[in-house]
Amino acid sequence: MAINLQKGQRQAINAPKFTIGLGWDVNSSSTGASFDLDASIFVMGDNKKLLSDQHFVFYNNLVSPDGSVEHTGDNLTGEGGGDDEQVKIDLSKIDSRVTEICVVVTIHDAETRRQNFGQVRNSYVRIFDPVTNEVILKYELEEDFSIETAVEFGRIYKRGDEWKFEAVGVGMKGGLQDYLNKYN
Ligand SMILES: [Ca+2]
Ligand SMILES: [Ca+2]
Repeated sequence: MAINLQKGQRQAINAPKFTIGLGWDVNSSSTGASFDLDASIFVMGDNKKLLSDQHFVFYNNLVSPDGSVEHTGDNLTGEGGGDDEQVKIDLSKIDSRVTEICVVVTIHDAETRRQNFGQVRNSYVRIFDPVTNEVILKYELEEDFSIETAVEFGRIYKRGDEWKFEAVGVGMKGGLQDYLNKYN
């Protein structure tokens, strides 16, 4: 049975292979412009820095060098229920230096289009078994954002031999470049 997490809660992931599903709904009519949210993954070592530039996995770099993290592609509208973007993880392939995988969602061109997470509804992150489709955990973000244009939905981190997920749900006014500055 799926475990529904609240902000700040943590849960072990006892599966080497899983998929991260991210969903959201947006109201493009409120701004007039199209509204594109993007999931990005930062694959990091102990020092909380990217192992390399190629360990920043996003719509223009879909696979990490070790093949353990694979973004399945850019969704441009967020229309419909279910996952809007997905990232496949295979921990059996992951570089042994990796201790953290950070999952961030940003709004493409937010500043120009004057968009923010206050206009985003029904956002969640879930982790499921891609073979059985069994949901291992799910975190539905509280709708308490206003001016934020980037949100860390969650992180997957290693403690000893165990990998855990933490429901982070922390937003900021910024974009991918701000995360790159922080994690590079
Ligand atoms: Ca997108
Ligand atoms: Ca959607």
